[in-house]
Amino acid sequence: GLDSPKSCVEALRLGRIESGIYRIYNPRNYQILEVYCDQTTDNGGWMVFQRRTNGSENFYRTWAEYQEKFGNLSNEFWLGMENLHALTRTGNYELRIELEDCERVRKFAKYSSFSIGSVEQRYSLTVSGYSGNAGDSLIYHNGRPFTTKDVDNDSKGGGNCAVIHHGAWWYGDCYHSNLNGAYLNCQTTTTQSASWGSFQGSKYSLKLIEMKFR
Ligand SMILES: [Ca+2]
Repeated sequence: GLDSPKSCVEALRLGRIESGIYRIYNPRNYQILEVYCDQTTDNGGWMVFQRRTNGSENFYRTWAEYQEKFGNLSNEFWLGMENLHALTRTGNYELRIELEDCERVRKFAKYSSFSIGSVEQRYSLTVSGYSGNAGDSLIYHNGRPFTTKDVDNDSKGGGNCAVIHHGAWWYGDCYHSNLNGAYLNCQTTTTQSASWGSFQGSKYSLKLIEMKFR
């Protein structure tokens, strides 16, 4: 494992310019982690950690499930909080989020700084330095801990935002974005949708979502 690239950026530097599944060294446990590298968008080097594309995977999951990888790297998946924390714990990382609606309009939000806290910090989100054309529907979530349907770390007194909005996110009271919400193929009828408030509003279930860092 020690001779494997440590990131998609390093793989790119080694001349591996194709997007796809890569085996990288995981600082979490000194073992190999399979990841999906986007080597083409915005000069490449992006490690994708969340993708929604057709609703095939269940994202309404527990704290323990979000701690680990689930889904299929070729399709829909989540890379897991323990991996994300280990991979963003030291150094500086950018975050990029791709969003597409049902008219195939694609927008993005990019952040110049991104990291995920430890389990003791309840996997809090650190994000800043927005640029892009999707609008900034993530800064509201900066500094907030993660909440799942079974672990309520949100700032809403009367309930659990993950349960109310059918997701798992760094909820406050409750959200400006909800990208792990229900995949409803462009329906606009419910605040349980996988949505980005400043692109199509908080009820619109987006067609494509990808979250990645480098
Ligand atoms: Ca609550």
